[in-house]
Amino acid sequence: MELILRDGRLPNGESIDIGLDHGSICALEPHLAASAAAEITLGGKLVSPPFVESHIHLDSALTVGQPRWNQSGTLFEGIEIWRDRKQSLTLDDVKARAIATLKLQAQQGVLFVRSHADVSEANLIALKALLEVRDIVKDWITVQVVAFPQDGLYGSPGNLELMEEALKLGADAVGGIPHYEMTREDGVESVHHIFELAQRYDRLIDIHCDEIDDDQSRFLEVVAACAVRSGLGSRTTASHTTAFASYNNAYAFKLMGLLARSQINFIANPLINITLQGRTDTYPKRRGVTRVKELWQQGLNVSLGHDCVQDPWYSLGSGNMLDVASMAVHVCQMTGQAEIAACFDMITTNGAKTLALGESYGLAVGKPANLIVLDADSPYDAIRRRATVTHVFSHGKLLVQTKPPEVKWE
Ligand code: 17E
Ligand code: FE2
Repeated sequence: MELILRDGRLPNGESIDIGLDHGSICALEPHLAASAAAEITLGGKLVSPPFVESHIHLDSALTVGQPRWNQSGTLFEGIEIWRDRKQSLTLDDVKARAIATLKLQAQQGVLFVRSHADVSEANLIALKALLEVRDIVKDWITVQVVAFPQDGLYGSPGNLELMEEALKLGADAVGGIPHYEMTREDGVESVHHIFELAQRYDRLIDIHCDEIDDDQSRFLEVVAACAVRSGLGSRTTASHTTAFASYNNAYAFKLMGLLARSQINFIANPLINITLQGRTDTYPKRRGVTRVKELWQQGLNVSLGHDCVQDPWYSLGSGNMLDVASMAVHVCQMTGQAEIAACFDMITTNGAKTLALGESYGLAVGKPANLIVLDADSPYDAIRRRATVTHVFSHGKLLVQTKPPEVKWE
């Protein structure tokens, strides 16, 4: 054994010793009798599988203020600003910002990332850059790329061809934005087309779906129906779905039955949707985050994403998944003990399920040794204090170490 981590604590509270060898977890027991070349004593600290960032736009990350700041704070002004900024994208520009963002994430315990790449521009620079990045970083962080038609699949002639080209180039998932298409009919048609493409190219699906406060934006039911009919439920994700928070309860109740049948995944991005949505409201002002608690209670798979790090939609963003989980606890009112624990699952195991990582994710003997240690004794403690991730192990190797802040009273 190359390394033993002693006296850690799993998210479920169990004490654990973990043996690492040749990039894999080779032992996992409360008290390991064996010894190893190197040992680290964790003193009861939380050991978790890595954080999963299931939804981020790496192509626009770190562009805030370019060429201007979002004054209205709306999704639509963000799209306009990005349309201007993306005219000057180069491969090097996108790659540098994406890798800087991935490093920010990895040093805070994120080792699995799903990024959207805008495929609305004829040169497909954003997509090509992120596919290159996926390869450049693969030894220390796993990146999935979604071909995302930011301006709509039917927004301009040629967009459909660009989407197909993106899939041929190797995008992992087909994206969409039905609520932004010119008409409701186009939105419905786009969802059908996305499922056809996913089947034809054997890819995952992750659709920006109903990211608007309009209670009549009802593309989620189309996604769920397509998932039922195609059998692609577990390979399908509906991101944002903020309108679900504005639907009347009678419709929401009916929809929930269909969602349960479809077994699709959900991603909420509470940091940004609490700021983007509700902008046309006076008071009472809507929160604009999807029904996370109710989806979770229904047993559906919900994960959480950052969505943005300093871009036209959100000038903040830290790369810290505990910020995301903390915001979900607040906005979704998931303050019960089991609910806070569920929010930790939403940035770890649930995210892994959304990304369809399968057996390669998790803490068990024989799995790749990807794990993090936190300066906390439980998921609750970690979220409450946004605890420092002190150790990040990727494929059995220590990738980053961070010391928690030291407070000294005089
Ligand atoms: N694009 C979009 O349509 N929605 C978002 N939340 C972001 C980009 C960040
Ligand atoms: Fe997004």
